[in-house]
Amino acid sequence: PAPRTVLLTGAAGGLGTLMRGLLPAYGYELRLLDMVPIEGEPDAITADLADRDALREAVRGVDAIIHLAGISLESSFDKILKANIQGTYNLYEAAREEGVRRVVFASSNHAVGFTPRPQGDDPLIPIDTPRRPDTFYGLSKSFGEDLAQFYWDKHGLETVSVRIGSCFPEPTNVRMLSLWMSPTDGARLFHAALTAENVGHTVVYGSSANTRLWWDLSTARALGYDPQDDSEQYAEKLIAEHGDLDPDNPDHAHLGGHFCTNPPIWPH
Ligand code: NAI
Ligand code: 15L
Repeated sequence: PAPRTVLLTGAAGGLGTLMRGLLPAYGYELRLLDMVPIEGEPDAITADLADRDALREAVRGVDAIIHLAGISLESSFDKILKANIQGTYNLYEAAREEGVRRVVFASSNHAVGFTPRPQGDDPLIPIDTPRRPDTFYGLSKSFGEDLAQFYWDKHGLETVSVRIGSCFPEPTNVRMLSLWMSPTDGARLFHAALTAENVGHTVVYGSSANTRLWWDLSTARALGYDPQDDSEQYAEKLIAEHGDLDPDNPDHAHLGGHFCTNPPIWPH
């Protein structure tokens, strides 16, 4: 049966807020969790991923988990270790102990961020390209993918790891023309990841069907994902504002963009 009750971690964040708005239309009952309270959501669970007892209670009885909570940009190794590495482990342990069958893990393009971006006629980046994290942040996503594989092989807990490109209401720079995932396509992809059968541990790239795509969406499509959006409608305006990607600019050389050179730092 398709999962109905889904724990959404990181529900106060940007992507969590978008998904809180979009996923109920697919029939999900969402249980929300974040370390900060969520305005207008008195039933949301306020808990840190460090709190194992709270996680165990939060996952009890859910059919699946969408795991978005964590530090979403570069930070110190110690902070990343606590929130993203230890925190994701804590969540998987709680899921295993409570018999949750599936996790959808918000991985990131930054797990493979040092992969050169395709130029000209270069082929799309395949899903089995070697991981090349571009930050401690990307390294934590690489760990999360390995953790997911381990929990599948060892404990039969399924995961779809979604290497999200850039999921925001609109693309805001030229790199995002290649990586953008519209929020409505994001909801389509999470729905596919929750409902496809026998996923084991499946890794997919998460973006819309962009004209300037850099990566291969075939493993996402194999789950039933059928993206409907294309960033191309924003191309003229963004290129006029920022100029096109420059082959001589190191910020434009890799999939991870400026995370490879001068990463933005998480504020808290
Ligand atoms: P965000 O920073 O807006 O939201 C993350 C949420 O996690 C925040 O509400 C924060 O309070 C919560 N959080 C952080 N540490 C926590 C902890 N220890 N315990 C409980 N909650 C904690 O990030 P955004 O953009 O919403 O991203 C969500 C997830 O998707 C993140 O894991 C991020 O790495 C991943 N992702 C997002 C992309 C995007 O384009 N938005 C791209 C690639 C990956
Ligand atoms: C990410 O992994 C970040 O969480 C998000 O804030 C964006 O920076 C995105 O990657 C990106 O590469 O655009």
